Amino acid sequence: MIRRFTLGSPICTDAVVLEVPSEGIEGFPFSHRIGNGEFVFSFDMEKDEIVYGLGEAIRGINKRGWLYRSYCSDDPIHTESKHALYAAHNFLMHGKTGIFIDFPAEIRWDIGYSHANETVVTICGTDFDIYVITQDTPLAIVKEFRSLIGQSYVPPFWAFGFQQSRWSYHNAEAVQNVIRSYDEANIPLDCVYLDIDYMERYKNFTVDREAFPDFEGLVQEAKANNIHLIPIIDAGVRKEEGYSVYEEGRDRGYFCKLEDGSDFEGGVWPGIVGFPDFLRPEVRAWFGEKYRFLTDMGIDGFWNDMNEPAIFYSKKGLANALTEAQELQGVDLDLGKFFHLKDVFMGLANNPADYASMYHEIDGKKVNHQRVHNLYGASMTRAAGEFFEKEFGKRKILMFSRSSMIGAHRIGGIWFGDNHSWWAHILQCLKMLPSANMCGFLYCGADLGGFSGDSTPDLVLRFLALGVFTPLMRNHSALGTRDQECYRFDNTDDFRDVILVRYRLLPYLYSLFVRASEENDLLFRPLSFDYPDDPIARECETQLMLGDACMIAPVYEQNANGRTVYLPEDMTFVKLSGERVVKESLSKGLHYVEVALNEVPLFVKKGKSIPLCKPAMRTALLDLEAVEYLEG
Ligand code: MIG
Repeated sequence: MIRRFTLGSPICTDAVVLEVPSEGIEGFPFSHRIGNGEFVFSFDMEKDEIVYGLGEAIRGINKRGWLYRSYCSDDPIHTESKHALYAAHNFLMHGKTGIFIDFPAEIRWDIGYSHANETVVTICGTDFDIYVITQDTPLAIVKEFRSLIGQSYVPPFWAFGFQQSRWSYHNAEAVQNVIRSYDEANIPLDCVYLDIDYMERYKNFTVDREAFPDFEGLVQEAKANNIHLIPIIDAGVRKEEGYSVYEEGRDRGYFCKLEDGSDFEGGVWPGIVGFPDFLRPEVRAWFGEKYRFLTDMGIDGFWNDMNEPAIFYSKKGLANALTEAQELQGVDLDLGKFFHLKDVFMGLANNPADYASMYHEIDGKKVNHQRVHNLYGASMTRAAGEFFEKEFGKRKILMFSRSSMIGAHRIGGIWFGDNHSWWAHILQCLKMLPSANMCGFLYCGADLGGFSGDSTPDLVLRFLALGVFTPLMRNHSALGTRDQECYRFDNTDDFRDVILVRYRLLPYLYSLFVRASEENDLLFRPLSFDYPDDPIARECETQLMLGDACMIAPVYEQNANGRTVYLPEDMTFVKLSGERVVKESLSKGLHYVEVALNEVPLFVKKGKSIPLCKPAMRTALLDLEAVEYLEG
């Protein structure tokens, strides 16, 4: 059962696809109060009750014991002490109750942080819808919630192939070299990414013709080899006279504004940019149409970045900071003044004052950015997605975004942003998968091998062994870090063994994915969904159920030859490596299982079986009919 409660006049987010009549706020079943322009509600939790939800967020599958913040943030250091990542996925559930807050500004979630058995939710505004779902099981709550928000995006089949990225493959030769190196190493590959350096001065919808003189030729050559090139698009549009995208945006008044009606100007990679007001349908149509520049050249996949939006500095913020610095010129700085000055400069990026100085236009009215902050990235996704669907139909174009809000799950996927080459981030990715699925984001994954920092071959391999199961399977790393393509290390064979497993599993994974989208189901479930009465399964956050036949349990520690795994029932332990399959029957309970670096561990339930095809170097070359069955 779904009930809808409304306060004020909510800004339309298009997150929901079902019409649910509103009951106003009077009957809202949680204790609540309004004050200081905020709405605060709370509920008690049983001592051992699990609280699920919040999608892409730090910490555990069970969200208890921390403060979370729905406020899309470009924060590249994903440690436990943070509160917000790039997304705002405002769905939470406990017991028989699911709660979805349809609201585009900040929300704070104190989930047993201040008081162990109490959740306090602060909505920073007084215009919103809250949907309250009642069902008997967590899965039933999720399914009903997902029917409320509509079917999840399904990418083309090739987007399930292995993908290689790096910031940046600077020129055509670098791209060709990646493809050639994978081919020479006999490691399957379907996509190579173009990060910001393919553009001319970081201008969206341009190509740097010095670095990529025959871009069209490069795309076609790759395509003939069944490789898709996937360029990045950033939210900001570089301010440059003579650059048509900028001039059109400016002349038509399509950029976000300051209070006085002039364009808000922020600094990001391209230098000073205008931020398209993606919340306006005509701006979405305009920006979406721009992708044609690349689709006309044969491009059929994109990733949208920097759309929280990330702002390194605003013109005004930088000017103020420089004035402060000038005033301190020649002054004997005490520690206080020194740290203050440092903070002024450190605080330039993603500064709340800048966001608060930005305005959108909604139905002809000026709306402050802070009131709709979390809708920005989702609206950029929508700009692109609406164009792709109109132009090419469904399942043709790969698209995923860094920032997201529920609703965007219908038009694109997400990646989990700038993680680190840390062992802890294997588990962090694992924990986000079921939570993101609950919120409708099925096509997702983390930067395998880790984005920031230097990786090691064993970390990349263990990360990949989880990535074998994530819909987006992409190795990506930051500028200046150690190269981590699969052919960079001595033990190339190990990498081939792991990635071949992905291709063998593709018929299974893709059909599971399509079904999960059609049936509003999860791809990944916490063990507690399936074994609610098993105390060990309930607490397990290092393993996941996958579909109705399997359980996954990646190795996530360095120098480990395996791991301890908990089997909530008798299962068949399978080690997949290249085309080799080693099976062992294991009984319910705790086991230490050995897993070599070139092996992918998988647990298949008794009586279940999954199809495996022969591997191939590309998804397009797979024979999807010739499958053998892996019996549990
Ligand atoms: O400020 O385009 O998350 O994947 O490689 C960094 C460069 C901008 C952030 C993305 C990352 C990408 C990088 N971008």
